[in-house]
Amino acid sequence: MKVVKFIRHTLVRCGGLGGLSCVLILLVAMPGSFGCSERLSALQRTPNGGAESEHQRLAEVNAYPLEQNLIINVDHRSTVSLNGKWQVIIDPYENGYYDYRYLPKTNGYFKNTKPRNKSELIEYDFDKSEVLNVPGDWNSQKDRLFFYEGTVWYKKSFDYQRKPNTRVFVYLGAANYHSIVYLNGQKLGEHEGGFTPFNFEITKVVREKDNFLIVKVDNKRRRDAVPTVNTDWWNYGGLTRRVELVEVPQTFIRDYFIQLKPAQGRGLAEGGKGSTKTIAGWIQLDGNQTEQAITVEIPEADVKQTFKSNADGYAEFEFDAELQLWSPENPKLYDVTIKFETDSVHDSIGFRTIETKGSKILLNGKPIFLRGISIHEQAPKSDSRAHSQKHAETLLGWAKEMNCNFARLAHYPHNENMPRTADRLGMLVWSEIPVYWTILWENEDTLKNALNQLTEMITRDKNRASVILWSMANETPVGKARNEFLKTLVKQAKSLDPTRLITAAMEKSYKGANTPVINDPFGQYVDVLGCNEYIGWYEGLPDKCDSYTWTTIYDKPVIISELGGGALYGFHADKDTRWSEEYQEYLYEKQVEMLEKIPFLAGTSPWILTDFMSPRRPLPQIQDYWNRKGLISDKGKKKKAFYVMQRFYEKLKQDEQ
Ligand code: GCB
Repeated sequence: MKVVKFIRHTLVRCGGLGGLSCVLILLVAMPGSFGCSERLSALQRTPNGGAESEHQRLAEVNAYPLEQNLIINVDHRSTVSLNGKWQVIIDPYENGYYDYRYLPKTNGYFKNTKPRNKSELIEYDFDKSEVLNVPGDWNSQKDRLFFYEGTVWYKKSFDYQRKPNTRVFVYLGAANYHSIVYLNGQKLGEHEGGFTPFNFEITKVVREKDNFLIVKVDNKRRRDAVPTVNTDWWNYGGLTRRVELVEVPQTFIRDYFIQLKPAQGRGLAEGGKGSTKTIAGWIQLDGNQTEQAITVEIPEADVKQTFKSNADGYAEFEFDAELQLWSPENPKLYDVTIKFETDSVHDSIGFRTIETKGSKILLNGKPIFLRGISIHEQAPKSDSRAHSQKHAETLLGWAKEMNCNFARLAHYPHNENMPRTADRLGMLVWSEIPVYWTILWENEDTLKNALNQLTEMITRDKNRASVILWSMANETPVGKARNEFLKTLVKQAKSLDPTRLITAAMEKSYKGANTPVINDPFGQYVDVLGCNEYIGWYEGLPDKCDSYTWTTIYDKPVIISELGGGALYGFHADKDTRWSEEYQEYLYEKQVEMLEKIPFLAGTSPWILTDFMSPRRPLPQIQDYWNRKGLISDKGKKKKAFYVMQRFYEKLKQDEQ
């Protein structure tokens, strides 16, 4: 825990997660022991830096501020929902933001100005504008927003009675893609990235009557963004997840990490064996009364331990406990309470270890085959983005029905209901950031953005037992700049969370015509290799699977993280007819025969659980803007191939027992 300890301590000294920059700077600068501010000012003196070494480059990249002060576990806090109907103005020209010289306005729509007399010219009025539901994407709510990519202004009015000695934050579960948040005409902050939460304190701005919260949400695709302009999913825009006010005491428990203790000194490419008895972690308070006696209680395991936080509100702990370990067969969650004099927070936490040994993944010390399925955040039986508890239960329920013990949540962090439901159902999870296809690898702002999304994902979900894999990227083209970019992400992920395994979905090469080889050079930096392959769909016909002998240059577990092909539910023909259920069924049968012959295979997550919307899929009467590779249709109907996977996984399950 030494390095982790150092990182946490540094984080606190340098201002919470915003201080990650300092952490990485200090890590690379060690053993020289200069403080954050000295190092930062050194960087400021060399603005473009010349980035000679990797270390120097890393330091410079991380001189950008990262996510600050994210409150975790808002589910178990006192909240006031701002969900429901919001008034909106659709603003494709961003007229509410820029003037006619394309300069930001001081009196934009965020001021919610009303004419003061009958002569005054004001060309917008939220109160007479149309409404959209929050949470919810805008595309599925209004026909004319179906393909829309641009700015929509959202407004919610509310009264608020602040309780004595409390602080208030506005918390947004996600807004796709870029958002600027204003309360009562005052800017609170901005956020980039469509799939992770963020919050701003409003204690001093909120008033008793007639607050107006305005969010400018812009989902224009940008070449330098994460993801970039080209993906294969619908660019759902808007306030796609919950919006809440979070009420906390003056000093409160903002963040904590409670997991089984990882092995000492895990390197970049070692799956680390952890303890099954020692719980280790940290707690971060936020506020002025930072030195507190903080108690961690797990009544069912007879744990009651008290620790002192330091002047930075940071406490680290380690203690032994007799625990039933969490697993898919026994998804045991403990009620954990963290409290001190003025604040208390509950969580349901499972404890398990995850490690690798050669080509095996070990859960709680025992080899496990990941019987998985990939899932997009497409709401079941709907053309909208999923966000609710019910959506999570349906999607993961279908995966269970297929005999899965594992879900790859592609291609971005899903809403928090997914990992929480996975915790309860006993579903292992792969969680990833949208570093997808052709990111601008040499753009430092792009890297900063990816680091921030990674940080927010890990910050939110690091206490979920279900999550075993953090994935850095999907099908990114091999190259030096890409490798450097992804290595920086790996370092960040490992420094934030030394308890989980790192992966990425990569592609294969060929040694000979029928000999695929897993040899992406980035493979050396991950614990588990993900490999996407479409033999029988993009690559030949299904029979092609018969001739393949898979090889790898790494002694590491491999997950075939995608495989599959499209079928329109209800379209029946022979197995050679594309888009028929029979073609897809046959493809899966051939794939399964091939998979059974891969000696180093540790799991599979076929593409994909349900049909999902994508602008890349226009074929009339078949696709109609749906990617049809789902094993379940857009109406919730199971295709024939679903049962091929169900049978395969049933067999693997039996073999395991
Ligand atoms: C892939 C991508 C995935 C696509 C899929 C497809 O390799 O990773 O995002 O949706 O192929 O259907 O082509």
